[in-house]
Amino acid sequence: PRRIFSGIQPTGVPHLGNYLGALRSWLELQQADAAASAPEHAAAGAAASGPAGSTHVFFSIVGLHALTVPQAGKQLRRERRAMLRCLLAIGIDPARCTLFHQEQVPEHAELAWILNCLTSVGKLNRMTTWKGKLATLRGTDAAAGEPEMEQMNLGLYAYPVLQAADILLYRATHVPVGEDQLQHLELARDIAHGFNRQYKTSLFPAPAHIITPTKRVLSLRDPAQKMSKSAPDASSRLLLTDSPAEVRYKLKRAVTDSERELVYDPAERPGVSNLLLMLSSLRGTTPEHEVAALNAAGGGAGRLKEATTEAVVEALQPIQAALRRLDDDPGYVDEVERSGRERARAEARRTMAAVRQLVGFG
Ligand code: AQP
Repeated sequence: PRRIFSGIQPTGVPHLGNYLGALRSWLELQQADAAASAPEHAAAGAAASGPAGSTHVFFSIVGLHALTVPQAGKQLRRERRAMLRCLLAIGIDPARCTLFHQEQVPEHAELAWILNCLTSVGKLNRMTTWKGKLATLRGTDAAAGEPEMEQMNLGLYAYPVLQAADILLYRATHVPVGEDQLQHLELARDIAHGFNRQYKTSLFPAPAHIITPTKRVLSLRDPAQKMSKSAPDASSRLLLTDSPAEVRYKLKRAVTDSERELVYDPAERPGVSNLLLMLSSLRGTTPEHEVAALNAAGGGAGRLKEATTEAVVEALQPIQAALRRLDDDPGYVDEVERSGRERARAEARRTMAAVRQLVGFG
């Protein structure tokens, strides 16, 4: 049976990049028969992998990862809860998946330590994501030179190993990720293989990626960077909670170009292509289809921005309505947290019992 794991950091309201690059595919994945993860099974202690042919889906809000950049405790507490509400509002259904907060399952940190001890510094040096993140935080260009490693915290450096632990703890066979995370999944496979070899076991399956159709949504202000929750300029991203006026304002200011004819060419015209990608992803069409329609209507970035605004506002409307309904039902959100924690812990304990045995702690 397939076991799917994916996570998102509680570092702010999800943006359109998170939504199109990851969260929308979560919705499709949970449609797979996930009966095995229904709460009553967990309560009976039988949530392992379900009947043959079923899929067990784990979605995690990964608080430990959020600590890799400076966080105020009060704010993080708010963001964790806000992220859970956003996931519920987009349609993640806790009856169809195990939805939980990573840091409420201490086995993540324990397995990460064991995997740290099997991972070379050389491998982590080859990961490019922390370089980009350091550059984003400092507002410098990632390509401008190696950021100084000296000042980087060890957590940011090693977070790909924690990610591997997140995946392996649930013995995931499939991981939906954006293109920016492929390198980390490769590392997770490497680590799984290394562990299995060292301890002469087949405990960890090699996780395969499920690549999402919308690969990379770019910053509205600097199309050389991806859209990111932590970029200093708030107008670089469209949030799931943005009002129609905010969406219109941000898209009006989006960096494009002044050529009349629209062309989908991510290398030469990244700003225009980014909007075309968003527009077509939201409408379920292709960028080429949207280009043809817009050019037939006279072309130009202004027209493209108008169409994109309309599509974004329309997509956000039901999500924001669901968020308002959740505001009225905090007890439901509490219950989702509680049951997710229990179900995830039951799975994590099972894996860790095997790991402890193998490494000699059993
Ligand atoms: N711009 C993007 N385009 C497509 N997919 C994206 N993802 C993130 N940004 C884009 C995908 O969203 C999922 C969750 O990401 P995350 O919150 O765990 O961390 P991240 O990748 O570091 O995302 P952010 O928005 O840039 O957050 P911060 O700024 O806090 O680091 C992942 O599957 C990711 O691929």
